[in-house]
Amino acid sequence: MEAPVAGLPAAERCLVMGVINVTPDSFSDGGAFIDADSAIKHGRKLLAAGADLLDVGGESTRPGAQRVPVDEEIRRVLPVVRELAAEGAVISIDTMRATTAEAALAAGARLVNDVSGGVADPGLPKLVADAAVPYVVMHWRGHSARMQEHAVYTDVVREVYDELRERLDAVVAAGVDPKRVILDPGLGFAKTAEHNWTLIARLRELHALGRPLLVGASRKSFLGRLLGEDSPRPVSDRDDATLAVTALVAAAGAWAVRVHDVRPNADAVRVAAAVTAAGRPS
Ligand code: PMM
Repeated sequence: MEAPVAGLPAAERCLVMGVINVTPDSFSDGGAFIDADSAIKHGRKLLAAGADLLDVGGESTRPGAQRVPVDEEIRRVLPVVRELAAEGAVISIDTMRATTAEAALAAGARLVNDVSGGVADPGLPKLVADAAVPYVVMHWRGHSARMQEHAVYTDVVREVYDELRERLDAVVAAGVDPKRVILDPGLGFAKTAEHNWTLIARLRELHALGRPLLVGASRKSFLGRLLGEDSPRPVSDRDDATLAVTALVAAAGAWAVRVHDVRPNADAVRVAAAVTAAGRPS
């Protein structure tokens, strides 16, 4: 079992992080929860479905996406974070910006999910260090507008490992407590479908980094490409495939999965935990 993350409840199984994208353009659910009320209602549904954490984001990171002004990002996420945190949810703020993270933490968010791993805004690791909150550091090679140009690897697992190690060292040098860091291979971020499959297949190798691992495969285009015939399977029909990835990575010891459709994934992580427990020598 992974070491628990300082500042978050421990669990005997892989945790389920439910996604709330308060954006007009996320690939998976863009536009569905752009107003605060529908995003809050959606968050309540995800909690009722068994989400352990909710990840609230106001900026799409889909390949090719353009940046959103910081004021707009804060305007989108703040009421959602405030309300759901007040109702007792453990809220993660999905942002690359210190200003947005600061506002979200003040509104009750309990962890920061930085897809850039501290690269996009050097002020963010410092803010996280001062706030002493858990920090998701994802593998990233550049902003969404051009990230697929960086999807070039000789050995993707080795290079993601080394680059995550560098980022871990950098955020710790900025003052972040290493016990609060969660690492994420960043499926789909500067990765081809083949890179994503290899990272899933060899996820266990990343445990040598010594930190809990978060995996975000939900509804991503490599699933659509696998299942499509002439064209990729649409986003709306990728949840069963997401579930299969969840079962595999949970069995491989992932600390948490980041998913849109919480209920079946909450079941899958329990199945994986039961199988793992049954396989341990008594
Ligand atoms: N993927 C997306 C957004 N945020 N955060 C982490 N830590 N890991 C991910 O894989 C990740 C993320 C993109 O997916 P979305 O548009 O469905 O939110």
